[in-house]
Amino acid sequence: MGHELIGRLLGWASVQAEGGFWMPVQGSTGAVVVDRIFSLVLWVSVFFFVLIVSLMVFFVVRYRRRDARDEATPSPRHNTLLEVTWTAIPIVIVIVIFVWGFTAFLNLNVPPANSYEVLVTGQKWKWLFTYPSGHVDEDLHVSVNTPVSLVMTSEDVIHGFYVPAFRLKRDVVPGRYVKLWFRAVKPGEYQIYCTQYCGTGHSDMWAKVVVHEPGGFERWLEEASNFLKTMSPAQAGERLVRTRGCAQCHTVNGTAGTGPTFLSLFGHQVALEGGRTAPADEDYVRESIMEPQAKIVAGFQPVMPTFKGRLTDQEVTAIIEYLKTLK
Ligand code: HEC
Ligand SMILES: [Cu+2]
Repeated sequence: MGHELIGRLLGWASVQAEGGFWMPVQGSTGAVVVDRIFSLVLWVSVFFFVLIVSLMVFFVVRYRRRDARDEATPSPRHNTLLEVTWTAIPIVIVIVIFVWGFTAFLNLNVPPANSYEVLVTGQKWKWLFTYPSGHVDEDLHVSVNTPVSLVMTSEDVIHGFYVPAFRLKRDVVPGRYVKLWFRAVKPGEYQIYCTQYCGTGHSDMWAKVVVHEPGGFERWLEEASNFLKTMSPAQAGERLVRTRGCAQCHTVNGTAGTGPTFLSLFGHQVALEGGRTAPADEDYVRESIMEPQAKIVAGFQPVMPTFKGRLTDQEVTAIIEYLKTLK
């Protein structure tokens, strides 16, 4: 018990299945390595802090100026043994930290050849995960004990992909791909955050990693990939609006967000920037999704990203059918 507690405080207990006071759960193999290096750096710093500050305080008191001693005490100018020691020991320590840290960093960046690849896209203000089947989801689903590599990019601004339980963090930039990988060790759900201030909805930009039992992931993917076939178009449209990030900017309750509300949009006249109006029919909605800058709604900023090439015709039709139900 005492042993385990000390191990936990030092961060050395091999897997903190439940997470400790200082650290979140270690949900991946990489988390264990990162925590060990972190504790090494931490405890080396604590050791030297205590050593140096105690010596300093001691010397300040011991050699303070006193009435009886108003001239500097003669002291040696050199002590070769001491100087070599306090140079050599820190050098060895920083070399150990560098080699260990750098190897771990390289391992984190080079996915194993047999890893399962998921495409991660940051978009204001939602993470999107694209699976090899073409299915796009709002959460990252994976199998336990399977190496998963993430090919990550951004649709608009800089976002920061962060899974504390996996000690995994990387910024994504538009026009560029970065890779990370992990192997989850325990089924369950883990939080994903965005760590770059990317605009109004930044603090809502979170998602989950869902780690499935063996076999569960394949069943989930099969079912999730078929929703266009198994749901009615309006239901599928509702799901798309939620999972593709439209809901981050568009409400369905009548209040305007970053974008206009979807409530009672379909079939009405929309006032556009520049004083014109346009009827909100199927073509208008389609154009708004594929070429958002073509017609700007009066009173709003032209900040909607294009979904051209990212939503299929069938998906756009489903969204249109859903908007028709919002009266
Ligand atoms: C980053 C915020 C953002 C996201 C994400 C977003 N939109 Fe928009 N959208 C806007 C803004 C702002 C406008 C108004 C300005 C304009 O017309 O471009 C708008 C306008 C629209 C319009 C026209 C609305 C009207 O009242 O005439 C439609 C339809 C629309 N968006 C659909 C969607 C759909 C469907 C999605 C998801 C696939 C989506 N938007 C994602 C911000 C967003
Ligand atoms: Cu973000």
